[in-house]
Amino acid sequence: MQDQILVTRSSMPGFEEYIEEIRSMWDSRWLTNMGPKHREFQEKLKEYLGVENIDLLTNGHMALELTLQAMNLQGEVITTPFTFASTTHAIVRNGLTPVFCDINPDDFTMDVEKLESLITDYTCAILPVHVYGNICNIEEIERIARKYELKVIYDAAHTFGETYKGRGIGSFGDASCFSFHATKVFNSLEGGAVCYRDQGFGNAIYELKNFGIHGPEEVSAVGANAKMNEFCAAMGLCNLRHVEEEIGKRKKAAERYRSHLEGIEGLQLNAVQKDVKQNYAYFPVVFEEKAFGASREEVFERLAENGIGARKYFYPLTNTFSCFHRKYDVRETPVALHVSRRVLTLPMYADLALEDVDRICGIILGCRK
Ligand code: T4K
Repeated sequence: MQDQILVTRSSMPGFEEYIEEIRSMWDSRWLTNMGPKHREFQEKLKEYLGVENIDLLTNGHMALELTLQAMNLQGEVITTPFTFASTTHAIVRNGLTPVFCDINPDDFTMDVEKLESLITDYTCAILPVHVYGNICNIEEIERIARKYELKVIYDAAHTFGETYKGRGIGSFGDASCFSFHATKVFNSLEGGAVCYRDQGFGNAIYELKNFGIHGPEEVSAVGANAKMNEFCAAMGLCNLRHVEEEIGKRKKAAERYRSHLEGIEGLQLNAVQKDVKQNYAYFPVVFEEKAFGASREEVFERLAENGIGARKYFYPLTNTFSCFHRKYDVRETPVALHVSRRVLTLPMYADLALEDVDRICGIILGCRK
């Protein structure tokens, strides 16, 4: 049991394991720019994720941003506002216009029933989010994308290690972008990757993450610096050895939460999706105040008073951010608005003690008036 429990806690390998992994760098002095750890990590990830093509980047955000740039897109990108700032920012920072599709109330992913009506002559891509590790309606998204010849880029930041119908989740769409941030199911300190279909795209990403350098004497694109360094790759290599075990521990914590909270009136737990191998990235709960007897804010405050840092992922919606100066109309995404005002993600990480889950649930249920 811990005094203070935060929403998550980074998974780390044993200290000696990491030291052993980085030891060779003291001889080679090769610290970044696609070195041996980078190459090894990339190969091991390809195998683990079940994808044909992958490239490593500094973080999940740069994976999204450079993916959009590499596709040379112009116009509108259909996405959802129930996500982390990164998804929408990647679109806007590429000079593209986000068009917000609502989410469905069951798993909080893009509502495909509303998707087609948002397509215009300017639409160039769809950027859905597998939010909380919940898989979007892939079949329908890909059918619509094919019909209108649109690119599909999945924000797969939350879906490390998941499969859908036995296929690695990164193998869907034109590209899928993962985050290996410290707060994720799997981390390389900071890090990210893009899995992709087309080799030409792969060449473009590889150059864009290195300033757009094409050869010793040619710079053919205005790229960024988004190369994963060797220390991050080494952490990734270590954490990858333990990730299945870590996911197994998360599963136990999720089951313990469910044993307390499932079936309680006014609480909506995360959907358990068919054909999906889950990674238990987050444990979101939607609080319907009247039915439950306490609001999300009351539960949040009570947990905080007890040293428990639940988070309001994802509130506020990205289409309400002040940086967008009221450019978008939040009334167009009413389900997302409803959920974002009521959701709380509870602490979830591999080392979370089951007794702590019991205590957290006790506090939550004790909030009812
Ligand atoms: N797309 C989606 C859908 C995403 O959710 C994200 C990132 C991205 C794209 C972009 O991927 P990256 O560029 O980040 O790779 C956190 C993360 O920074 C962010 O990666 C994540 N989504 C987002 C949902 O959560 P904050 O601002 O809430 O993090 P912070 O610093 O408050 O940390 C949360 C908790 O994690 C802390 O209370 C304790 C724990 N923690 C934190 C850090 C930094 C650790 O245990 N170790 C640590 O090193 O954004």
